[in-house]
Amino acid sequence: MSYKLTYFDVPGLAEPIRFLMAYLDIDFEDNRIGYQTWSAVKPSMPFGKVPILEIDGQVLNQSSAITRYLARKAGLAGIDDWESMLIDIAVDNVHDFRHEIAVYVFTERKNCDAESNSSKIKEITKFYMEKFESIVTINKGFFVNGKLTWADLFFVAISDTLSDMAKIDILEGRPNLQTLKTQVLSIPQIKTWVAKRPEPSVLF
Ligand SMILES: N[C@@H](CCC(=O)N[C@@H](CS)C(=O)NCC(=O)O)C(=O)O
Repeated sequence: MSYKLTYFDVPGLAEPIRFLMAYLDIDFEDNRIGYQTWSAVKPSMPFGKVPILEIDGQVLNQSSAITRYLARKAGLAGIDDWESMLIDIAVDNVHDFRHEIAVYVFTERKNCDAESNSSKIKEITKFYMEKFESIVTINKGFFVNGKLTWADLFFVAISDTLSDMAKIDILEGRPNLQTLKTQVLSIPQIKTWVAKRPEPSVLF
């Protein structure tokens, strides 16, 4: 089968998909669009957004649906409906955090002085990251049920982008999340991917 992933030249919402494809040893074309060409490419996307994944020419959008599909193939999507739901909840909580940071960064930050900027970002980060740290502590180092699921891969894959957007290290002072990150990054396929992936463009 042929796999072609299209996104910008940054980790962002594509990186969880890249992590899952690496985990599954799927050889994929990593098509990275420059921001200068985006306006020309956008109309050809199903909903005007990326990432999209083409599998044998079938164009798929919505990063969570794509990542979940790959996670099912990897056996990382839960052993039953209940566990799958817990994983989805964990992922959506991280998405809410990402969304709040993104809304702030792309709309409000430019109107703020540096001090109120950092206090707002710190407030959002503290709210979510304290909860994530506590969830991972209770769940023996993982987001759900004391074992590796795609929620863990998703969080680690997107954490660098969140830190870049927030302009602070979101993992600072969160030892269990740091350990989770180290653990995910030491999975051999993920380690190989991270070692060979291109240096991203600077976005924020
Ligand atoms: N719910 C979609 C959101 C996709 C999305 O917002 N993509 C952004 C990049 S992270 C995008 O394409 N922005 C460019 C634009 O809207 O023109 C998903 O998870 O795939």
